Amino acid sequence: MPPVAVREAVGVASIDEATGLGLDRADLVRLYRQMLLTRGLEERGSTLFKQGRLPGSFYTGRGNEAASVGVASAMRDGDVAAPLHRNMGVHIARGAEPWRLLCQYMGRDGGATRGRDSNLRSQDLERGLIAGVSHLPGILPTATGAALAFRISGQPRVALGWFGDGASARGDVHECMNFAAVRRLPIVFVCDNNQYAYSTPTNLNYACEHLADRATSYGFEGVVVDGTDVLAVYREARAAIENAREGGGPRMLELVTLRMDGHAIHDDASYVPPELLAAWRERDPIGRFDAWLRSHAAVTDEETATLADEVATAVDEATSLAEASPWPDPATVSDGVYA
Ligand SMILES: Cc1ncc(C[n+]2csc(CCOP(=O)(O)OP(=O)(O)O)c2C)c(N)n1
Repeated sequence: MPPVAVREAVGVASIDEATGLGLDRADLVRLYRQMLLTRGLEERGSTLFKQGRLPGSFYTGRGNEAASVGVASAMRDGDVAAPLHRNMGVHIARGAEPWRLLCQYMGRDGGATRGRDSNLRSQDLERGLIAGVSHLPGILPTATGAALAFRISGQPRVALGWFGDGASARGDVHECMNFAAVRRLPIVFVCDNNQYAYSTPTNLNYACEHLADRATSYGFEGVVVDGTDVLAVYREARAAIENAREGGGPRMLELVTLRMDGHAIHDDASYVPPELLAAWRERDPIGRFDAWLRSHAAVTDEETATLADEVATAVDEATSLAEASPWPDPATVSDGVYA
């Protein structure tokens, strides 16, 4: 396949265009609710950490809600995803139970790893979620392997693997992209370019204009998408996923956002210029979609207030359930552990 040019994806202009993407009004409201729930859970997690009720650390994907929810909503049952520490929205959009996600962060028995790991390293194969690992992007070869398995067994399934702008410089990313291109694997590479890798800005991270430029040099298409625009993300993710399912091989999505919190809760991100943060605050993904829904889908103040109440209740319930979940029994500490 000849390489094609990187193109900038622009927003979805009308409700008709959204309907053409297979999203009816209820679907649009669902996307909005999932973004609200993602943010609500992350805000609660940060508060619980500060109150000493959540051990370890806490990472948020603030600013990434549209990117995560938009991609995961374009997946179909049977597809698999290997999301990372900023992708709570992927778990939410795939139907993860909020209280279990909090349990995972809190080291409780109700979490996916039953207290053996933390963060979003939650395996949930029923929902097609492969647990991430700490060394980034060490899980990308696993997602690529899943795509190879789908290819060999002739199953019409697609794998998605995430990596950040920082992780994009690692060898695993290049090896996976090259292998997937050569074998035309059904995989979508999702790069969350949030402009900082811990404190390293993009100009110290890569020298090409777009990270998606790299896809063309491997022999497949790269698309740069505004990661704060949930419908543009959904449209490009859906196109990439269905292209892969139909045998068109891999595609890379570069979702451009700004990491709106520190690397994790201990980090005040004072190295990020305040004017940059202020500019991206104006492009808040939830605020943008709220405005779009009001002007294109006649969503009212009452509806958004009801949704906000529902989400607040869901977050409260998740917190209560997580705090009621027992600590793991120390006698089981080696159960399910490989070595
Ligand atoms: C192989 C490896 N090196 C270093 C780290 C330490 N580390 C954790 S997150 C991070 C920054 C990652 O930046 P990026 O890939 O852009 O993702 P982001 O955290 O910005 O979403 C680093 C250096 C790690 N987890 N794995």
